Amino acid sequence: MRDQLFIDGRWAAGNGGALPVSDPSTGQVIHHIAAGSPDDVDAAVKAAAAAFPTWSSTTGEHRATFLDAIAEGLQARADDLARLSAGINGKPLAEAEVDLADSAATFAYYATLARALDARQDAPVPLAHPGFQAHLRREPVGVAALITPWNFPLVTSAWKVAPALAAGCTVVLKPSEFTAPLDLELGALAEAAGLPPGVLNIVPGGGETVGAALCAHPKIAKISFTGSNAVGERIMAAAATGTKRVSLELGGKSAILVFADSDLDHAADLVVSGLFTNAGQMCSATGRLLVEESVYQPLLDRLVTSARGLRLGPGLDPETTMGPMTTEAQHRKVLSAIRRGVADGATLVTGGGVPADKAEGWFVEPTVFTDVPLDSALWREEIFGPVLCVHPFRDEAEAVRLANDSEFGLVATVVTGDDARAERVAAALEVGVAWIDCPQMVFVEASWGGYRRSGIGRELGPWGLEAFQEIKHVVRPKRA
Ligand code: TXE
Repeated sequence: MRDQLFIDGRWAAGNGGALPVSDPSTGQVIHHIAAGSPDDVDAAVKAAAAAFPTWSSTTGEHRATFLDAIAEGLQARADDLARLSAGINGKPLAEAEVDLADSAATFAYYATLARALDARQDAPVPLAHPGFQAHLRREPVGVAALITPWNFPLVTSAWKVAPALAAGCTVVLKPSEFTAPLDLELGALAEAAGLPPGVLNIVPGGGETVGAALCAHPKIAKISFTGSNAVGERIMAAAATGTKRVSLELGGKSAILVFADSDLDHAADLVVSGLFTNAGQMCSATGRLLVEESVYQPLLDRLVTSARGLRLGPGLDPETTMGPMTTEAQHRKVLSAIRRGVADGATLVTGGGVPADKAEGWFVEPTVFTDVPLDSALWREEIFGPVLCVHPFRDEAEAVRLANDSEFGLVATVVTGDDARAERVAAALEVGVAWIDCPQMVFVEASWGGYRRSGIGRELGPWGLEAFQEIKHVVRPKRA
C-alpha cells in the first residue's frame, strides 16, 4: 500500500503524522500512511508552480501522451487497484471494477480532448465590425488544488486530475484521508509514465490541516472540490481571498419517480441500484422514491423483498452485494438519521439498524421508510447511506413538484413506459442529470454536476476541461 506523499516527482515521508487506514468491514485499522502538514502543502504548491511554465506551454498532443499512459497503467493494474478499493472503501469488488474502468476511460477521454485543443487554439471569432479581427486562445488557469472524498476514491480524483493536466494546469491533489492509498497510486502511474516532476503532486491529510492550507495558498489559482456542503461553503469562502476560481460538486437528495405504466419488477431493480449501490454513499443516490398511488403497495412489496435480499459483507467477498459504510463517522451519521426519522414519525418498513450478524465493522441494514413527513430531515437532508424514503403521488404534476421540492438539484430518475412522458418529466426536473430508466449511468463525454446547493460548475465532457481554462480574446485592427 502506498504510504507516502508524492511531491515534485518524489515520494516523501510527510510531516503531518500518521493517518490510519481501516477495513470498514471489520472496523480495524489495517495500515498507517503519512499525512502532510501545511509545510508539505507549501512544498507541493511550489513544485506545481515551478512546473507550470513548462507544462502549460506544451502542446495538447504532448500532454495527451502522458494521459494515455496513465489510462493504460490504470487498465493494466485494474484488478489489484479494484481489490485495494474494495478493501479500504468497502464497496463490492464488481463496483470497484466499474470505478477502475471509469477512471481509465476518463484519462483516455481527456487525452483526446487535449489533442483536439491544438486544432482549436487561436480559433477566429467572427466580428460584425469590418475593421477588426479576433481569435480566442484557451489557456490553463494555473496551479489547481483538487480535493476529493472517500466514496469514489480514484474516480473523483481522475475526474479532476485528467482534465486539469489536459488543460495544461499543474496540480496538488488532496484525497480523502480515509481512502488516500488508492489515490496515491496515481502518483505511481504518473511516475511510470514519466510525467515531469511537479506536474502532479499528492498530499494526503486532514481537511482542516492539509485541505485548508491548500485552499488558502496564494499560488493556487483554482480549487475543484467534491464533498459535503458544509466544507464546500467553507472552500468557497476561502476562495474569495485571492479571487480563486472554484468548482464545487456537493450533496444531493435526489428523487426517483415511478409511474404506474412501468414494468414494476424492472422499476424495483432500478430503485435498488439507484440507492443501494455503494451502500447509498453517493451524492447521486436517489433516496426519495415517488410512486404513483395505484402501484404504491406492489412496488413497495417488491422493494422490501429486494432490500432484504441484499447480501451484506466485505467488499472483497464475491457474494457481497452491499458493503459497509466506509467510515465510522458515516456509520454513526446514518444510524442517527434513521433514529431521528423514527422520532419524527416515519414508519420503518424494513432495516433500520446494524445487522445482527455484523456487529463488527460499519454495516447498516438496507432500510425502507414510508409515511415520511415531508418537512423532516429524513426527507430533506442527505443521508449518504442505504436509506430509502417512499412517498405516493397522484399525477405527473404532483410527482414533478415533489421531486423539485428540495434545496438540492443533482440528479433524478424517471421510470415510465411512456416515452413522451419520460421526456416531458426529464425537462421539468430541476437537476443536472435526468436519467430515464437508467439510474447512476455516468458518461465521461457528458456533463456531471447539479443545480442549486448541489454545486457550482460541471465536471466531465468538454465542461470539465473548460473548468481549468481561461479564455483569452486576442483582437487587432485588420491590415489593409
Ligand atoms: O466530507 P468532507 P465527509 C457528504 C455526505 C457525508 C458528508 C460528510 O453527506 O455524510 O459529506 O462526509 C476535505 N478545507 N459527502 O466528512 O468533510 C476532506 O479532507 C479543505 C458528499 O467525508 O466534505 C476530504 O478530502 N478541505 C460527497 C474532502 O474535503 C477539507 C462526498 C471531503 O470531505 C476541509 C463525500 C477544509 N476545511 C461526502 N474539510 C459527494 N458530493 O459525493 C474537509 N476537507
